Amino acid sequence: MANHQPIPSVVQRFNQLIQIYAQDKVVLIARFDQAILKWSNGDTVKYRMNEKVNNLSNTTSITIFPKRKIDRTCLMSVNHLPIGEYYNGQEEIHSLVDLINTKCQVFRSPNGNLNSIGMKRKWLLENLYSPNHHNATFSDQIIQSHHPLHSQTANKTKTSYRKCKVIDNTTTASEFIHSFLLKSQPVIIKGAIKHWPAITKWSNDYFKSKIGNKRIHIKLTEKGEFEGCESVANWKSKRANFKIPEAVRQQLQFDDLVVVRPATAELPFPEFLKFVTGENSTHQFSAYLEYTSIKDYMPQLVQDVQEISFVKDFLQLKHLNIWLSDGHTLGKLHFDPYDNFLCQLSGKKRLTLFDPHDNTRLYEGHIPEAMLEYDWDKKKFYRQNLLESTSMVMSPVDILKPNLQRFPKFTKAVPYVCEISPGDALFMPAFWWHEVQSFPDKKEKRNLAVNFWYEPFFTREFPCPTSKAYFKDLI
Ligand SMILES: O=C(O)CCC(=O)C(=O)O
Repeated sequence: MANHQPIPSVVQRFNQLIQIYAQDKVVLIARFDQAILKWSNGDTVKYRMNEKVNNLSNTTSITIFPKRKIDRTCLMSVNHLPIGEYYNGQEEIHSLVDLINTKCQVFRSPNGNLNSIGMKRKWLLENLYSPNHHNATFSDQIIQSHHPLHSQTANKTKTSYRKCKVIDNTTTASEFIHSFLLKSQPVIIKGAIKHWPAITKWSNDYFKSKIGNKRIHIKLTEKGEFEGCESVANWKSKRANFKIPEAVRQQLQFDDLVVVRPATAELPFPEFLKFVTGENSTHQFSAYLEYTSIKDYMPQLVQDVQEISFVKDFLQLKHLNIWLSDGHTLGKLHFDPYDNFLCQLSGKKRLTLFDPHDNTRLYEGHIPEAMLEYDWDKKKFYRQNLLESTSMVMSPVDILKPNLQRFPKFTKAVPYVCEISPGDALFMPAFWWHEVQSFPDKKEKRNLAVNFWYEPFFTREFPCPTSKAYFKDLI
């Protein structure tokens, strides 16, 4: 904010505002008549004024430069100049403070203290869950000793791993919200969905009777690994027309890697089910009906599931997805910008989680993408097409065989292992990294889950390892 050639009352306002915003580094208060505007680091403020300048007098007006989003500048440099807006500088101090709070996304009262929103925000952000990084890092737990992620059965997880907390349905909504949601801490809710009709109704036969011959969109990979990274040298076509913004291209840390997207196929549901259960073994691929909207593709099934009561009236539901496979899939390490309830119906899932404090240790950033193709006649996968896009949510680190020379910071990352069985739900806050190993139900020969993706309570910019959590509405 800057004010022009001052008259006494504006000088007073000016001095008051300096005091009020003394602790907010994002708010710079300066006077136009005192030489050039400078940021607190001494750099000259470069700006331009809104061309639609109104007729406020220069001696009584103030100029506000609204806050620009700074988080994303670690990838996208903001190269346009801030635009100043004129306001009446003789307003009551309350009104000026409200205006500056809104324009600059700060939370002060006229006495210089944080206002009530600012206090709540500070308290919540200071109390976010954070593991103690001195204990149980990845190197302590995996590299130097046993490696449970390699085990092929769900029950062999060694006890020395950090595990997710477990609660049950006796927990109240208020306890859940205060102890987990507002702290951004994952937790397993044992037996959370055991009362769902889906638990008893959703057999393979029931699916066939309800879904019929409807064609569904599925994903295929060679050996059950979904969306890992590999060398771009494995791919045939080059990236001649890769038209991503220069700012992103310059900051691609790993342009020798690609995120491998699975091949896609459309099949009548019963055909897909035969691949899941092994009734059709003429192809060696792994077929996955993953993050598919139940409402859009199988609306007749929606009534068999229910939102978790803890958050039903608190969070806004964005997506309800089904996940159905043969139970031998591995979803590689990534995060999603949603608060997630992953609800297990058959088979088990073992998730390795890392919290967002590990973003730099997991090398968050843009990674170019490529997509497998499957030739149904030759029964072969092809690595042909590099895509002209980047993934922003995948880690380049393969946590099962990490290249520590290339990714040395990974040794300090702290994994949590969480296992869910039929009837359980895992609350995974937005931006927690997760790698998901599925295991089949022996009888039904499948793994079945649904998940609810909610508008996140805490959000952040990505990919940007240094971006901090904030609240969407309050910023
Ligand atoms: O179950 C899986 O394979 C992946 C689940 C997942 O990534 C999610 O729920 O966000």
